[in-house]
Amino acid sequence: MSTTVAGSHAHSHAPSQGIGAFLRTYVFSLDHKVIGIQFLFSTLLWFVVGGLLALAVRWQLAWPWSDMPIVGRMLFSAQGGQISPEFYTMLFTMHATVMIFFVIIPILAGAFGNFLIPLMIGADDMAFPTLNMLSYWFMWPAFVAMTMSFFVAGGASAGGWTNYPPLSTVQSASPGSHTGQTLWLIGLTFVGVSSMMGSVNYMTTIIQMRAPGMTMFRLPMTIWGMFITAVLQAFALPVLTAAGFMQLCDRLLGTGFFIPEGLYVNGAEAQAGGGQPLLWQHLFWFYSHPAVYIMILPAMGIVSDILTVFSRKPLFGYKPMIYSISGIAGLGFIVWGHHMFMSGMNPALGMTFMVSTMMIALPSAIKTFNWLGTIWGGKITYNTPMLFALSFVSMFIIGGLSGIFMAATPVDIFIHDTYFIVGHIHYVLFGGTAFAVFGAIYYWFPKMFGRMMNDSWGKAHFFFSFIFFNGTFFTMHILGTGGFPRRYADPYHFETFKHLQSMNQFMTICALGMGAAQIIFAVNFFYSLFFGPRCGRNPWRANSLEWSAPSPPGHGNFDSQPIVYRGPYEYNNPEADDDYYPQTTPPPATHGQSQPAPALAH
Ligand code: HEM
Ligand SMILES: [Cu+2]
Repeated sequence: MSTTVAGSHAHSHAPSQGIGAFLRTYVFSLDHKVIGIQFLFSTLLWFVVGGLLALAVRWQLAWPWSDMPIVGRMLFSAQGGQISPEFYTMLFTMHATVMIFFVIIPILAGAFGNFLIPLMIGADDMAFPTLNMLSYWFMWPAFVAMTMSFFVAGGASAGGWTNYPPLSTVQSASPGSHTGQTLWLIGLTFVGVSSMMGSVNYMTTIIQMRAPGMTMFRLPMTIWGMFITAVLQAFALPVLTAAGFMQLCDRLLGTGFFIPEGLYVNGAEAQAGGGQPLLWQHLFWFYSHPAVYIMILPAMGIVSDILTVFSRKPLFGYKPMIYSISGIAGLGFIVWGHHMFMSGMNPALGMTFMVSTMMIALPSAIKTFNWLGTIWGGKITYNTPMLFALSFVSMFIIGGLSGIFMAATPVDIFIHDTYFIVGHIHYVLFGGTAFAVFGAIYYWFPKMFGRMMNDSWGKAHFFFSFIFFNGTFFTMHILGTGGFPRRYADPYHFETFKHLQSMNQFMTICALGMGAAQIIFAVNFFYSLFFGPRCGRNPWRANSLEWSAPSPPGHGNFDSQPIVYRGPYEYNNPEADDDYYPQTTPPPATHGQSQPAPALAH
């Protein structure tokens, strides 16, 4: 696709530029801003794909085995326009896979991490620009592998996003465990390599490239979130990548890491033996529990920044915020067993996982308390980024509280693998992270593209998303406590769940409404890209460094080397003439005099 664009565009350039220059500027660019925007567009595109997959899941749960309007005839004409049970398992597997690995993780680290880290620390680019470019292009083999998997015999992976063996490894166990599963593993390996390249780069950049005066404790929370996330990724990802590789060996080379001896599935004996299915669960969750924080810590940083700007107050408890993110990250490595309470583990071990999981509530509560402290008594502007940030806080509280229920082993025995879990995931990941991402898009769009997005349409997008989100997902807790299972194509097959169908229909209607609300966002986004009012450098009157650069910043970001005099949260500081005090404004005592050299980063 890129070549056609390049081809048609090349005419308008001077001959000295040509296709090569176009490719270097917009396609294989080394500029962190271009790479960030490439990640943004790719992930938003996958957001649409993941969303459509989810709507198909919801269609089946509301009106099982009924013809899907319009698309049903195109996709499943063989079954007369209906979803088959096999296709249903693929739908939810691929929905989660796409949303987690192609949307949430790369939009936070890839899009916002890339765009913001150099700008917010006062650097002209990342420490390793080529590595940075590669981290984007390593996503493409993954994109291609996952897309292809839908079209191979047996279809895409169908073992759930967690892909537990033997379901995922023994080919007779599920239709998607043929080539589809192999492609899934290959895709995941590429995503892993891409993220590792990113995380090394982020850590090095944040440690090495800060502007003079930008000490670690003057970094905005967004950067702290990205930094701790990069550390988490560096420690956790190799485990998943290795585990994925081992599963690939089980499938292709006949090893038996995850397959026990003498296992028969659907009348066929599994090829190799001597392995342990539980080993996969340990390795997978050793990555994937920290990964849930990879999916929320940057969002927590982003929200902290948006809340301060639109409350015109300093962040309440800056250092406790940093310690609590670090605490969450540290604890995140010792709690993975809470996903395995039902695997028959020793109750003493279960108890330690239960207690350590509950301890995560402490730093989480500190953060929530500090956000409330930040907006308390502030001069709040309720614009679109702020509304999304405020809803992040409230939705995260609901998702955190449901987490504590599940952390209690005796409770989890009843709600494990029910819709309660699905409710929890979506409160933290959609109401939490995805809402923060929307806030971030509205907030940094002016810096990325030099134009403002429309606030009234933004609010419409927010209100419809918020209402329909809660309509869709709060209900899941009620279903879950009623025992309604997740990952079943037709739960109404069981008499006890029949009465829950009308509730599911209500949820599906809300989900369709939520999908429709995103059209408002898409129109606003693309319209503003070309016709939004132009903005100056600092439309929100914010303190952090990116706002002192032009909108959009040119190559190299800043007009001159920025020098940092204070932290990013000095709002309504009596020393400043205005209600904000940019990090680069020299203190008044030194006006006109020769300035003392600022403390160098330590
Ligand atoms: C106070 C904080 C939290 C606690 C105590 C907590 C606890 C738990 C527990 C015990 C489970 C396993 C439930 C089961 O399968 O039976 C779980 C599942 C899950 N949590 Fe959390 N959680 C918390 C925060 C988060 C956050 C912040 C995220 C993501 C941003 C998250 C994402 C998930 C996901 C994706 C699953 C389901 C995985 C699956 O089985 O597919 N959680 N959580
Ligand atoms: Cu977990």
